[in-house]
Amino acid sequence: LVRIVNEPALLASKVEDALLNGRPVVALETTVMTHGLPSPVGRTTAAEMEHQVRSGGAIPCTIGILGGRLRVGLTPAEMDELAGAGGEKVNLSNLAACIARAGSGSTTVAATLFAAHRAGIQVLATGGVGGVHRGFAETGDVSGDLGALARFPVAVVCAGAKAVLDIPRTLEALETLGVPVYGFRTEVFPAFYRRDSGCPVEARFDSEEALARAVHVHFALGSGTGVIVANPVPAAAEMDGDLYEHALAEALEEADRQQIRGRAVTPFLLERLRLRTGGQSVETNRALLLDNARTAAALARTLLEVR
Ligand code: PSU
Ligand code: MN
Repeated sequence: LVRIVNEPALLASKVEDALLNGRPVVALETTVMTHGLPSPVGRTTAAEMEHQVRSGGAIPCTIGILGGRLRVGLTPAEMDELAGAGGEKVNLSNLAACIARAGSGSTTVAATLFAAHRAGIQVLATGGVGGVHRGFAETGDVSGDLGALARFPVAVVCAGAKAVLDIPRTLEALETLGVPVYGFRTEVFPAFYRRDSGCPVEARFDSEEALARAVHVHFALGSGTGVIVANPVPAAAEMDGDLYEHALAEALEEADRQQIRGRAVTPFLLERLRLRTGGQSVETNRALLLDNARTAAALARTLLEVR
């Protein structure tokens, strides 16, 4: 366990106590709160995710940057502050710059993975991980989440990759990097708003125990990479297939027309989807985030029993 109490990172004592006492901890990212969901749904969903983790018997650790400090374990007041700050979206390429200028910002899965690993946290919950973007051939846009998954041994519970990505190429990249993709009660990789992307996962596990054992074995081998735990959106909250196809196609066309690039792509597309689906995309997003938080808590607990 690495204690990162010194500048520029701060580990909340509540989280440190939990880790030192061998209690299950789940890391939560903050970009989804500030950039992935509209206000105030982002902030309320972040609180609901923490609640789900607690109900599942684990300790939530929401991570973000405030006042030039990487905070591993934000308090509710700090989460309010971050949600109100309209801060930067921070991955591993702009993390140091944000801290150096005493800024505030939300961590993506990449930066959250890094912070979680430094603190000794093995499980992270999010909505969808980043990956290879459509149009990669022209833009070269690949999320820093993939590089981070290749470097930090943390299990990321997600409902697949972000809906706006090139899913087959994202899975190819994960395989290249040696990041296992485990399906929790599914043999197909989910497509965020939908349960089935049409692409297979590496291995399927149907119980929390079997899943935890497989994650444990991966970590015990020590290859050093993270693991994707693909947990499909609950069936009742899945988006209608036609609505999904049409809304997504329109959003992608509009992004292309407006030449949206880089870190701005995902927030732009998510906002277009919200408008086009009459808010259904936000409801589905919220439902899958809560379910991932629940599943991550179960995994964090079960992982401690396996070892
Ligand atoms: N999934 C969502 N909404 C989001 C994200 C994922 O539904 O806002 C965020 C996550 O924080 C993820 C990040 O790590 O987008 C990846 O962004 P990029 O593709 O720019 O690396
Ligand atoms: Mn990108």
